[in-house]
Amino acid sequence: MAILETIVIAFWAMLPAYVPNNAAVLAGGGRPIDGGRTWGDRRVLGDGKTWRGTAMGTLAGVALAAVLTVIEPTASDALGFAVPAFEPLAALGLAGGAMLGDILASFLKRRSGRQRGAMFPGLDQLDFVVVSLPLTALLATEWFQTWFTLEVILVVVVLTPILHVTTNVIAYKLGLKNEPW
Ligand code: CTP
Ligand code: K
Ligand code: MG
Repeated sequence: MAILETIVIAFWAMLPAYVPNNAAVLAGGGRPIDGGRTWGDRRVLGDGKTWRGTAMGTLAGVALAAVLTVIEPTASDALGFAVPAFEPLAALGLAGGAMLGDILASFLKRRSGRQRGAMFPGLDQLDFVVVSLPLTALLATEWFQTWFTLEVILVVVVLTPILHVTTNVIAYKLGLKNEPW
C-alpha cells in the first residue's frame, strides 16, 4: 500500500476519535464527572472533565462518523482507493474511546500530583488512541481488522501526536484553550 494512501486512510479512520477532544473544549463546562470528589488530598478527575464536555465530544465524533459515512462513496471515488464507512459501533468505539482515554489520562494526572491543565508529555498526545483503538477492536472487531492494519496503526501513532500538538497550539492561540497542550 502506498504511504500516502495509508496516511489518508489513517487520518480518515481516526477523525471520529480526533474531533471529540476539540469539541469537548468548545462545549465543556458545568458539572464535573467526579462531582468534586477527592481521593486523598487530590481530585479524582478534576474540573476539566465534565459531563457536558464528554457527552458533546462523543456526539460530535459520532456525528462526524455519520457524515463521513455518507460522503465515503464520493470520497473513495475521487481518491481512487477506498476509505472507511463507519459502522455505528465503530463510530461509538472511536469517539467514546477518545473521551474515555482523556478521562483516564486525567485520572493518572491527578494520581501523579499534576494539577488540572498540567502537561503530561506522551500521555496528552496519545491517551485517546490508547483507549479508542482497543475499544473499537472490541466493539467492531471485523471492521477494525479491515481498516486498522499494522501500517495504519503505525501511521496513527506517528501522525496523532503531530496533529494533536498542532491543533492545540491553534486552539491556544485562538484563546479557546488555556494551555497549548
Ligand atoms: N473538557 C470537558 N470534558 C471533557 C474533556 C474536556 O469539559 N471530558 C473541557 C474542559 O473545559 C477542559 C477543556 O475541555 O478544561 C480542555 O480539556 P483538557 O485539556 O483535556 O482538560 P484540562 O482542563 O487540561 O484538565 P486535565 O489536566 O485533567 O487534562
Ligand atoms: K487531555
Ligand atoms: Mg489540558
